Amino acid sequence: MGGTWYWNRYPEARFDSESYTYGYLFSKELFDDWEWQEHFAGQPEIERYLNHVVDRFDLRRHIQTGARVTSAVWDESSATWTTRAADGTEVRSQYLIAATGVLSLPFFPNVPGRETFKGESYHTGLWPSTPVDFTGKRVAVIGTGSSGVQLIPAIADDVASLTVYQRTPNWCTPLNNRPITPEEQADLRANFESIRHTLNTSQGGFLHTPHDRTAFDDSKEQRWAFFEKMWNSPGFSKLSSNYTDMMTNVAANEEWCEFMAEKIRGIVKDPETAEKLIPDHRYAQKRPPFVTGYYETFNNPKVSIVELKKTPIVQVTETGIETTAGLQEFDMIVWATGFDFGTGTLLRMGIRGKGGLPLREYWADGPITYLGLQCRNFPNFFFPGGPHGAAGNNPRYGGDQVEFITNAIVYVRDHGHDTIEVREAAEAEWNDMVNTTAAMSPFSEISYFYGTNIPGKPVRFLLNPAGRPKLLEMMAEVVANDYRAMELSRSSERATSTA
Ligand code: N01
Repeated sequence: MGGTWYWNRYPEARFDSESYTYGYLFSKELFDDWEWQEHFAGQPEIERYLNHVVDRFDLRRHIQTGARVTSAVWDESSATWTTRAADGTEVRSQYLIAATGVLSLPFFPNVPGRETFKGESYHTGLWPSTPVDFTGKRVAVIGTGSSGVQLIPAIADDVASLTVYQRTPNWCTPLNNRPITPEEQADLRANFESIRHTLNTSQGGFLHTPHDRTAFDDSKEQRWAFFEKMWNSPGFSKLSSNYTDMMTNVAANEEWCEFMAEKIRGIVKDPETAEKLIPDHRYAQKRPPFVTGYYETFNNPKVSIVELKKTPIVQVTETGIETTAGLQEFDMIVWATGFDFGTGTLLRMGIRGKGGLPLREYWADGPITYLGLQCRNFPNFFFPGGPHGAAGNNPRYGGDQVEFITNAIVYVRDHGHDTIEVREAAEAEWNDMVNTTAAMSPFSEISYFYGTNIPGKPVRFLLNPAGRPKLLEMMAEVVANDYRAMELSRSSERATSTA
């Protein structure tokens, strides 16, 4: 159980959204009976929580694990999907809902010789459930995104040596995690309804209070005092509570970066190493990670960095990694090289819609969606948490989509229909919105949010750039207009029109 939170079980994998803002909100009883131990829970606690949810609502009997879907095909005459899994399972259903996630297909770069390595080899996103022992080993970590920078400090004390292969440094700021005190537990319980209200109506699905000033409303001294406050604030508040123009005003963003660069220089004792760790892009052009003791790790003499932009990897050999600077031998290589975001999994399940149209073909130039949860030519198929949906704290917008889908299915049933498919005009309107407002997002094409980390993938913005309020507004509009954005039909009508 747990999906992403099952597979990403590398040391120190943990939330960077507050635990109580990330968990389910549909049941006050569930909220009450699960006491998160930390503001940012670690993977073991998250996995326990998800198992608890499954048992509390008696869901286990509905779930079949280990069933890798190999095809899902729409049959127009019976208005059903037939889904097949590699274990031979075949299911016919009226609806197909792929809750397969945006970050669920681990990506291994196509480095020559990768599979010839004779030591231990892991991907952070496919971490084994049996213990991995780092003690006394020469370990290489490739990748310094959110996964790499969580793992690196966690293993540095145990290893004989740790070599970090860094292509692009990231702006890492402290997560500022701590245990939830008994008083805070009591407050959480007492304020469930107002917490839920804030989470359900806020821009990014966080409890953080937005700031009320732009950067240059303040003097430089006030700004740096505020940046210090941001540095010491929890997780994503560096984005959601920062100056209101932080993501739109280049000068403001650059000064925040200057502040963070000074922090890095203050923590990392070796000046050359510090410079290697300072990014040259603006804050949030790539999704920023949140860390505990990351920069401090580079003061450990066992830890070193290889800058891949200066000395790229030539090949992996049986014994190690060869860059243009030579071969270094290892006992273990950890690939923290990310995921095929947004569309990766959906395009690998053999999904075929009307007339046998493969989803791969319909999305050959990038995803085309409506509300990031449905697309034309694929009736009765929904993908909550898919491309074009994401805006902030994942479970919150994913929850919005799940509620929308549930209501849509009930509407279809209650009005005597059996299929639902988005109309061309509605789909076009949503896609135009995504493509024309993508530039409003702070994320740039150097981010995997554009798919640029995957060779050959179309470069398209894969999030919902207008944010959650727009998603909620458009969903409410669909309901208020009696689902006019959708084509609803009955099989009896289809049979008549075909005849
Ligand atoms: O993946 P990434 P991730 N040679 O794509 C490098 C969520 N998450 O697993 O930046 C060498 O961010 C790549 O380099 P570059 C979160 O949403 C959340 O770390 O492309 N290096 C980069 O450094 C996060 O954003 C948490 O130049 C190569 C790294 O690999 C998302 O998952 C924790 C390479 C990949 O970074 C993905 O994070 C962890 C190559 N050929 C993850 N190819 C929480 O805290 C890629 N890289 C909740």
